[in-house]
Amino acid sequence: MDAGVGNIARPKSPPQNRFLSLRKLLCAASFEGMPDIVLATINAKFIHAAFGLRYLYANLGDLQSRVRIAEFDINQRPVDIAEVLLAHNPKIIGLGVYIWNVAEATEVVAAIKRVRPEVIIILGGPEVSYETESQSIVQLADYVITGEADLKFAEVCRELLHDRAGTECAPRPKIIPAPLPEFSQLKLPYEFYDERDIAHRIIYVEASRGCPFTCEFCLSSLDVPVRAVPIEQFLGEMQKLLDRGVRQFKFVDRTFNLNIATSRAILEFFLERHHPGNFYHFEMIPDRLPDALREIIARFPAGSLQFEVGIQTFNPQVGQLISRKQNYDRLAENLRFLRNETSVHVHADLIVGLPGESVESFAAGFDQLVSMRPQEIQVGILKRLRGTPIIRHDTEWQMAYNPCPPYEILQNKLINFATMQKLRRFARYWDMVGNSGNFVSTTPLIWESGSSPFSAFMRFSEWLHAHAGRTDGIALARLMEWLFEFLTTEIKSGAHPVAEALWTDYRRGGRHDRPSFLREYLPEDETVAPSRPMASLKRQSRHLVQSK
Ligand code: B12
Ligand code: SF4
Repeated sequence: MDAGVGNIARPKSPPQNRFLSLRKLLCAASFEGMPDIVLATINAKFIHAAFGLRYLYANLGDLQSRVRIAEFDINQRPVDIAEVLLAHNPKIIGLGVYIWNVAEATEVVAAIKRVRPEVIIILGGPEVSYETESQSIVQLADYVITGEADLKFAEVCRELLHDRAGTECAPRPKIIPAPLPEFSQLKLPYEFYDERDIAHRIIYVEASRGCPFTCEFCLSSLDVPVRAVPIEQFLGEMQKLLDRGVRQFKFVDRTFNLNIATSRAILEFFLERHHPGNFYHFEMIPDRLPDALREIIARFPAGSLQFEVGIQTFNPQVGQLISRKQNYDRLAENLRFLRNETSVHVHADLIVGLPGESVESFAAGFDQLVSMRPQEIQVGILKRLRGTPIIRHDTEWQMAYNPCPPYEILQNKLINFATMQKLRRFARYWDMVGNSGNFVSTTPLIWESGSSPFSAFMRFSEWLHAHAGRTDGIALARLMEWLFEFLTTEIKSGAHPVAEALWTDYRRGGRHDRPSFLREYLPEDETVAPSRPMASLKRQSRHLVQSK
């Protein structure tokens, strides 16, 4: 992105109309032409561009020239964010609130209301679209527009600016629901990704909104009906992005493979225009992959397609409890197809802590998924998202969630707190070892002796925790050493095969300096590997060399 109005910790961007560095902004603060409205959010990381904000901006109509976008990330201090926002001297601040930023956003709003209480603050976004009555950020703000506010934001701002101009309107409620817009009413926002967004950030795109499924843990289960962007219009916008140099497209559609004709048209569009280095990410349901899609998916070159496949549970009773129907035979067959007959990078999701899911049943699901060989398995900890119907199980399954975001499950009837903590560590270490692509050859050695992947990795996870005492900030070289120690002393694998697997993994990313602890086990004349540094290789590319 552009460093964004508010990204004061970021490298300076060329001055542009909507985006200014803090220094320039503070200098400019006393000049004319300050925006009446600042539209802001705090992204999870700098690399994530705020797509929703761009939709709001695109649909401002005649107000657009009076609005600036300001993007921040959660590593910035709330008081600094407040300073940048106020330096615009706006009449209205619109703030996008999500699960990842609600704590920081609350501090920003609190600071602004202390310093400049007359600035009108309008909140929006999924985190404040439900259970508004219990949220302190809502109490601090002036208005909340719930739901998809693409059109409603402009309407409310117009009324408020009109009020300020001296014409009083009828008093409006604090909580303002936005009617669901149809895409035919909306301007698409892609031109508002600027050159810096294109060069440095993830470009999100959307061919549809809504999901017809009813998984009770998921906010999208409330987003019905499904609405699609007219395909010609959508592909026209994708062409413009390709022409501007976008190479990576991340689709946020809840279920990409819902309408097969549309999915196929989109895949065909990108395949026809494919250049090496292009990359497309889609979220999909695993049990729906008819031949019409299979045929085209198989034609995508290695490293170009990534599917995020939500499985969540392999336990049909749990699936039933959370209203998620899944055909497990078809799911298995589709994953087999993806791994054996395509080059798709498969990122499959499982959830720990669902009602009715014991450790044993989760373990069986994990083992089953490992046998299907997706490149990545995301072990997610259940979260109680505001507005989701999962709360209907709270009493029966004794669901205890953390009251602070991201509201993760702490314990339930089947999994006590201590065990849940073990599973949380398992998830974290699995991400560092199993998913990172740094240990593609070494990871299977952990369960080589024939035990279940889940129990073997759990043993490693607890051993590593006892040695490292932490689940973050572990350097790659140190982690390698620990893996070596665990495999040779605990599992009693031979030092030479373990060293070879680690060395293969290490060199895969382009490194060739031999870690000292491996030297005595490696042949002297080991040839030097390619010189590309590990850091330049993406996680997905490291998995590419995994044998099919
Ligand atoms: C991209 C994305 C991310 C990115 C972050 C993006 C960023 N900017 O920083 C990443 C990958 C990091 C991420 C992570 C997570 N995410 Co996420 N993510 C999404 C995703 C796929 C797309 C968001 C998007 O662009 N949508 C399209 C735009 C058009 O919609 P929108 O953003 O909702 O904006 C509309 C409205 O919300 C509103 N609006 C937005 N801003 C504003 C501002 C104002 C002033 C107003 C009035 C209105 C308004 O109007 C917009 C236009 O209609 C959504 C699912 C989805 N398809 O929406 C989930 C989603 C937002 N994520 C969700 C969740 C739960 C998570 C995780 C907790 C998942 C996890 N790992 O377990 C993590 C949290 C990470 C953390 N650090 O804590 C939930 C949201 C829950 C919540 N209450 O916020 C969603 C909805 C998924 C779901 N179905 O459950 N996520
Ligand atoms: S988990 Fe996936 S399929 Fe289920 S409601 Fe959410 S987006 Fe839809």
